Amino acid sequence: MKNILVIGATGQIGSELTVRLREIYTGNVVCGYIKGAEPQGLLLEGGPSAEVDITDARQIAEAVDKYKIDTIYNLAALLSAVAESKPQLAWRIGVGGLFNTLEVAREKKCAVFTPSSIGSFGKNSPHVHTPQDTIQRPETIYGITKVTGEMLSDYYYRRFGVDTRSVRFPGLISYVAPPGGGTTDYAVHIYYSAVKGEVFKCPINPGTFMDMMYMPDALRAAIEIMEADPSKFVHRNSFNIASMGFDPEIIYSKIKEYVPEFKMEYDHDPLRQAIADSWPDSLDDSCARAEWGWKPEYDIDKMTVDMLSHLRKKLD
Ligand code: AKB
Repeated sequence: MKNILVIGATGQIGSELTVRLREIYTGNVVCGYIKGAEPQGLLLEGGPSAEVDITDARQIAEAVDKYKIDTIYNLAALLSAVAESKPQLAWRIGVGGLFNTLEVAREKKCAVFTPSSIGSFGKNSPHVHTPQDTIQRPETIYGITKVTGEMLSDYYYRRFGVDTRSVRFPGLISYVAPPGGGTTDYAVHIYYSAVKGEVFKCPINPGTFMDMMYMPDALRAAIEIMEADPSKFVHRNSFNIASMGFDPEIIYSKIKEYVPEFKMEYDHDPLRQAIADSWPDSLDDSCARAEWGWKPEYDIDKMTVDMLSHLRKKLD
């Protein structure tokens, strides 16, 4: 049994992870939300909820005490493109919020999962099969908060013994909650356009490869790493994980196999393109495989079949 607090539970990852955690664990799985992003439907009905703004350490501590929390999933973040228009807020949430979470975890002895991202790498990281341990000098505020978060989480483990763990998520693709303000969002929106019969305007240039992952694999990674036996860990914050990589042309052709009439045009977004150009084409995830048994289940074919069938039902 675990008692879990999910901070940012109504966001892109949280709205699915919270439901999945409640299916697995018999203890409290608390949906932590902020004003203006209140839980609804399954999230609201499936278990307890608490207002937890990550920038307010007192709210985190109160929820941890009230629900006897032993594990915190910290999913609060502004995604890469939107963070560029609000760098101060991105830092307050990504670094200040993580610091609050780690302090509460230190005092109240909680384990903490905080996702990092492919955005933690930069122009001078090796782009193909980016190694687990390599240069990380991102130029986006999102990436800077993610690298800082990785180091801060490792510090709390080494210095205070807080059980911090993390994975570097690729772009996440799902039919449930739409992403907002990311660089990899096009890989979700393209499926919606295909099912709605719209021409897709792609903001990312052909030939721009990025790592991507289907949400069920991402949820499994977040759960499995927190369940893993840490005796084999050489790393903690944060593990490269990977399942597939593609550029807009590859995903477009894949979708056209199932929706032959689908059309895509390019509508260049300079901000997103510059960010995408600085990110890896593909990650080397051999450390995650060796240290806690990471293995993806979805490739681009299996994901496309599943996405299209769920979206057809959802948008019907
Ligand atoms: C984004 O595009 O900002 C995110 C990410 C890869 O971290 N999806």
